[in-house]
Amino acid sequence: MRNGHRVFSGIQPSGNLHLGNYLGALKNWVSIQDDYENYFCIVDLHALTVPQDPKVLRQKVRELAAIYVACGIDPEKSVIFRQSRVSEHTELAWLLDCVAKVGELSRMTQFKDKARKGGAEAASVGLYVYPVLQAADVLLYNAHLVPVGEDQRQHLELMRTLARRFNGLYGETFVVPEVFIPPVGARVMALDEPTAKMSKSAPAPGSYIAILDEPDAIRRKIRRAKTDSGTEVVASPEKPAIANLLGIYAAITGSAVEEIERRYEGKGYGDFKKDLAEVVVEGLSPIRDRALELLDDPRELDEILETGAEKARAVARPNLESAWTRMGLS
Ligand code: ATP
Ligand code: LTN
Repeated sequence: MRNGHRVFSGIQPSGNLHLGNYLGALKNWVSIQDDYENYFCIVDLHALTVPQDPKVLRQKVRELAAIYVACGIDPEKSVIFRQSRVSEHTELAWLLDCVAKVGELSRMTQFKDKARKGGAEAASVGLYVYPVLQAADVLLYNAHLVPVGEDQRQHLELMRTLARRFNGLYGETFVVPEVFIPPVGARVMALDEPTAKMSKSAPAPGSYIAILDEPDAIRRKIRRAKTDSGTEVVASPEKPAIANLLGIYAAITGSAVEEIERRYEGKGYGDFKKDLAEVVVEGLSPIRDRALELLDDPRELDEILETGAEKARAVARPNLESAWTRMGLS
């Protein structure tokens, strides 16, 4: 049943979509799809904040659209579209750039982390204003709810600050959105380094399980995943690697971590990893198969994106125009 409220979320078409993106974001989008009016965006402009190969980017947009649909996002129920095709996103972003402060953007940890990698002076200005474009994405639709993984908490807090500040300066214009972070699966860690988050831009393929990985690749990666000293399958702070694997198991199956721990009492890491691999293969295989099928007919995907952009524009345009009016631009 729809409650008249809107959901907005997005993923960048960069790198390979992984289990963290699925458990932290996509799976939850699907689970709330029937309760809201949904806008699921392929945020291609955000991907440009770090260098992209144009040919690869073009392909990744289709791949992401295929994965959205294969995961269960129904284009009849949810609007699926590309950010760059709805120019109101960048137009509102400029208005919000003039409301955001250098101090608050400088405190964004994602900017600091990504900028550090290539040298802060060399980071693109786009990377710096990335969270403002993200705020524009959501505020443009007056979305109430934003389902994301844990790493987006700070960006969502800034988004709420910008909405409140704009409303305070120019009068009630934007809905102040709520963040929705799932209780499990919100922060899946890298398989080779359980203190770092599983990431699309990670150079080592062994660190992440891609949604499009073949079943044998998934089994191999889980077999080689780092474990902790000891043998007991328990999620404790001293066992970050096993805790991460237990979290993955719990998020996919919907079982509680304690229940899984009980099931593996007296057994070792080997048994647990073998079963986990099958749980992950079972969860991802149907998605992979469906995505590959959809990629065989890119015209259908292009059509979904085109229709989605039209629907998105119909909501975005009047909301942008209200912001113009409030600011004295019309
Ligand atoms: P990159 O590491 O290249 O910045 P990413 O893997 O973080 O990319 P995004 O497109 O930035 O991918 O994120 C898409 C969605 O997936 C967001 O909602 C984000 O919070 C979620 N997400 C990303 N990584 C994880 C993770 N390791 N665990 C849980 N959720 C995640
Ligand atoms: N920055 C987000 C992707 C993103 C997003 C959004 C998420 C761009 N615009 C709007 C939610 C709502 C990320 O996950 N890295």
